[in-house]
Amino acid sequence: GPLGYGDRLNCATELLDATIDRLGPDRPCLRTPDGPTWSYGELRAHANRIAHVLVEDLGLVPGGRVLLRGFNEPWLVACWFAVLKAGGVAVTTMPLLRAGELATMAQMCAPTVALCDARLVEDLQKAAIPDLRTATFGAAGDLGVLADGKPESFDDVDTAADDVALLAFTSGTTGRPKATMHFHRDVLAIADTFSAHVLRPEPGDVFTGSPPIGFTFGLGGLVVFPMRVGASVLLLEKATPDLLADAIARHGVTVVFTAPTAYKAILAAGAADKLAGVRRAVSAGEALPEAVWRAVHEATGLKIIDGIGATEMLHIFISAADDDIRPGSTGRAVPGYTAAVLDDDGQPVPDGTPGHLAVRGPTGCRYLRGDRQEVYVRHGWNVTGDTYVRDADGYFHYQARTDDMIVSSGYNIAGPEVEQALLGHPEVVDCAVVGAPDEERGMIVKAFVVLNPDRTRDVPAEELQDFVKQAIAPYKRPRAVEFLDELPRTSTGKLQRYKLR
Ligand code: 3UK
Repeated sequence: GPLGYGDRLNCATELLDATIDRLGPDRPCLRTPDGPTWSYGELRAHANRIAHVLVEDLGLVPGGRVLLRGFNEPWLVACWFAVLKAGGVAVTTMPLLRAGELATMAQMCAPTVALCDARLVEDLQKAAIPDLRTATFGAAGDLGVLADGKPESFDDVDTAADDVALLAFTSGTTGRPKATMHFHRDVLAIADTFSAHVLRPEPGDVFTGSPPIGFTFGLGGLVVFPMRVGASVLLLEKATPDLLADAIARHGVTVVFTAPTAYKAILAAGAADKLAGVRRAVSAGEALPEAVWRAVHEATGLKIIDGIGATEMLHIFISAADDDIRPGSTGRAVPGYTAAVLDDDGQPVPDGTPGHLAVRGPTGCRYLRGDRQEVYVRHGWNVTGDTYVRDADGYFHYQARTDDMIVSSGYNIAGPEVEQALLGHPEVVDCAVVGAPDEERGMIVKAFVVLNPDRTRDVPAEELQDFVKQAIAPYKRPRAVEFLDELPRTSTGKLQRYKLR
């Protein structure tokens, strides 16, 4: 293919063994804030022993599905590599999921084995997944004992480049999760497109971030991208914005992956100076408001890399590097991908006109089953469900999730544009704009606003409405304003608009 991969390919061999062949086994690989550092050689030895356990004790056969459940910490990464080395399919899940959600996922993908953090095993047991063989890792787990007696080398299974390597579940803000399939070559493709061309990490970089490894944003940013180049990773089990900022400052972090809400919170806490040593900061999951980009840039000189990705696409496909960044725009198609804005019939709309974001490239949407593939893959494109505008320079500007466009008195209004305007107000820390039903106008623009808790004066709703009217067309101003202490979000940092509606 265009990225130069052969027909046979095991992504674990490429990320771990090939990196060791190039740079040696002694480079630092994984660490936690207080634990020991594992070198690349140590990670490989752990992964190889676990691969033996999977095959010899847990009955894993190539193509078998292994449910992985844990916090972001080195054992979870070792287990992920072990599954792929043994030719299994890694079913990554989020640590906060409960028994009911795990049971639903298991029904969809029928795992035969689970590797689970001992602290999280209770909900897995409650899920009562039929014929599942479970080993637990961590201090109280049995996996360490099983692995201790195994050799530290393992012959990685010779998988095809397009054998399924992982099943990732969408973190949709509504509805049941959908399982997406990704091949061994896809795992390398995200490193060789977004990471190689936009992020451009070096072996000396220290990565950290907040997304769970069970979310493909985190899997790419905290496992695949650093290991493709031999960099090291600081894994945080808990990564609230204040813990994240502290860890960045304390451990010499140079590459950060997190969501816009964390950058907002770090700014609101006056902690932006903790980002001073960072070379690359990636933002994804939601649109990055221009005001947040500018405030971080002013405080630190750092240019946040916004990028839109999706579970269906595995990782980021529109973004921009360094001098190509235009604040307020997501960027251009990542080299290797093509992107367009289409009308309802799949025809490109003229530049400057809003339409459906469509993308194609080395990765793409393959739902596991019964998940309405035809809604995402249309006219030969992956249609992400986002409304975007492309400008004459090929830069893509986010408008809203297509379902979130607000139609008020015949005007089409994108909530995020109003949010951007509100965030320009010095006392607004966070906000969400949705459509609220209205007899006269069909819908009205309604803003939910979180004010700076340390403000020294009252900020009435009228002041915010006037402020928006000065910044954008007056018909877009919020006709209703409600103040909240915080906004409802998913564990991946996405706003839950349906809760506000
Ligand atoms: C939205 C963005 C504006 C957009 C993801 C990076 O978020 C990820 O995957 P999900 O499946 O959600 C996909 C949807 O999220 N979105 C993501 N990034 C941006 N909107 N600007 C952005 N920068 O609606 C998209 O369709 O949870 C992000 C890497 C891997 C991922 N899985």
